Amino acid sequence: MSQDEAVERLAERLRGASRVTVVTGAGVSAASGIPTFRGSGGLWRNHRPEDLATAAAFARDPRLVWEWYAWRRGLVAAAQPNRAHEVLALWSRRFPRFRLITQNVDGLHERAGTSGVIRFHGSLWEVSCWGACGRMPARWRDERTFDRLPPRCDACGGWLRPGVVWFGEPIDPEALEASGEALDCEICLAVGTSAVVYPAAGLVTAAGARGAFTAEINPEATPASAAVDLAIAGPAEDVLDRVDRRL
Ligand code: BV8
Ligand code: ZN
Repeated sequence: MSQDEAVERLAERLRGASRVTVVTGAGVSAASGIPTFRGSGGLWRNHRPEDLATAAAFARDPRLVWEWYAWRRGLVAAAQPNRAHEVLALWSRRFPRFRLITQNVDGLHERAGTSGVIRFHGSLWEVSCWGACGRMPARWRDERTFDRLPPRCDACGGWLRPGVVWFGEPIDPEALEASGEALDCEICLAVGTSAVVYPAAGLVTAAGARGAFTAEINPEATPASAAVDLAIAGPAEDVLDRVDRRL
């Protein structure tokens, strides 16, 4: 099937749909200049993301881990949402029951105007008290450029940690519940994710098991490509734009 035919097949499905759920990964932010995890540029100072995004790494060297998050906050603050984010923001207003579950912590979907984003892995722009002193909310927004790293909790003076879900940590129960509801959909689309990190990697096939038509948009094949009903090989900013023009 040519890419054009695949784009038309997805547009055809979307034209009559109302309950549409999209799951996104780092690939949707690639065109905004944000390095993906596994693509070239994923390594930071020769550290693999999996080695920095853990509580153990933070306990070992909180300054190093914060330098990585501060670098990412700087990159994202200087970046702009791209056409992929824009089309999904349009769709969040087009489809009566649209849900967006993102693994991305960059906040670019929200900046593009998508409301009700389910932040499956948290946010770069939120922090929490490492010591869980209980005198601050569980997680709160803090967009400051910190003058010293690690930043400190105003209540107990302990370290702050990034408000993200690290490897080995559970998904936030609210995000899990909202995602579970979102999987009851007519169409579930995975965009820009390598489908390697769980439980996020199991979402699109779980929607398929509940009867949804499933599709994937990714320039490369992933472990999910053979499991979905339609795999469209191409960059999200281009393919989503072409699908949207046919709606
Ligand atoms: C947990 C936040 C348990 C932090 C992240 C089952 C099997 C095997 C392993 C496990 C399993 N279940 C759990 C595990 C362990 C682990 C895991 O999955 N490990 C992997 C490495 C095998 N999972 C966990 O630890 C999870 N927690 O299981 O807890 C538990 C339960 C109860 C009580 C206690 C504990 C938590 C996982 C969350 C970790 N946090 N992020 C931060 O960002 O700093 S994960 C992080 O990596 C991202 O959020 C994302 O999820 C993942 C990266 O994946 P992608 O976003 O897909 O990006 P990637 O670079 O890999 O791929 C980019 C893709 O885009 C590519 O395919 C490329 O081709 C494509 N692309 C490129 N350009 C474009 C494009 N696509 C479209 N357009 C383009 N232009
Ligand atoms: Zn505290």
